Amino acid sequence: MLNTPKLSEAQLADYKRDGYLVARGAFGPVEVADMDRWAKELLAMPEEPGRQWVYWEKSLREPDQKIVSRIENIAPFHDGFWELAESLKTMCAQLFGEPALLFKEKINFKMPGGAGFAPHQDSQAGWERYASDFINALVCIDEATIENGCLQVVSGFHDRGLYRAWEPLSEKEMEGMEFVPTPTKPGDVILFDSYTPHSSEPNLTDQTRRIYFATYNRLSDGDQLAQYYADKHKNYPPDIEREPDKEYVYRV
Ligand SMILES: O=C(O)CCC(=O)C(=O)O
Repeated sequence: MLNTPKLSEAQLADYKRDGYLVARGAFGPVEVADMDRWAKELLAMPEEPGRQWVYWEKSLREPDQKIVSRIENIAPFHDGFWELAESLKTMCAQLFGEPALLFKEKINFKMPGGAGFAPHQDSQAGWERYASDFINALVCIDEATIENGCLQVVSGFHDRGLYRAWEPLSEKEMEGMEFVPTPTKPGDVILFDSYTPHSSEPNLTDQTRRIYFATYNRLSDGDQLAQYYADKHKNYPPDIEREPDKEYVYRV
């Protein structure tokens, strides 16, 4: 049974001011050991159409090798991650001031040779079509360091709205932004607004860096998960469900 972390008044104020907050040790060592096991179980599950979505990438360390980049749409196929997605709702509800609904979730595996993420706002991936406001909850499973590509976050730019849909941030848009590397230990949680600019570097170390990400919208914006996944599946399906001659381009 997972703990249900709750935010203090100071953390709520941090989020409002900065567009993100870091909840150190939100989950303890026993829960982290469970998450480590669950992530291994997930990775070992066969890839089948209609199940969890597995995306692969070419390793930057061994270009002949393909590695799992991320697995999305997890909770319906794994009770542990279902419970984790439920447990994170409480903190998001505190931030929204109303109940939170799950919008999407994934694990970024960032295996040795796994790519980084160009500076972007998550809402740039067409999210404004579904709801006005989202919160991302990141749960650190493996220690995330500067060397293995921890999250880098910009403070105080979350209330400037969307820069451009379907494009990462340009050099000009990033003027004045400071991307601050934010290392995390297993069990730490970062909550960040979908307009908060962030990025990360590749993992060129020899250790995997797994982070679970769950995204929530307000109850008053309705349950958008099924529509989001249906649209995404049309445009960017998991590798196993792709048409062989079609080109699929990751945009944001
Ligand atoms: O996993 C990471 O390093 C960052 C992920 C990220 O920025 C994203 O998925 O939008």
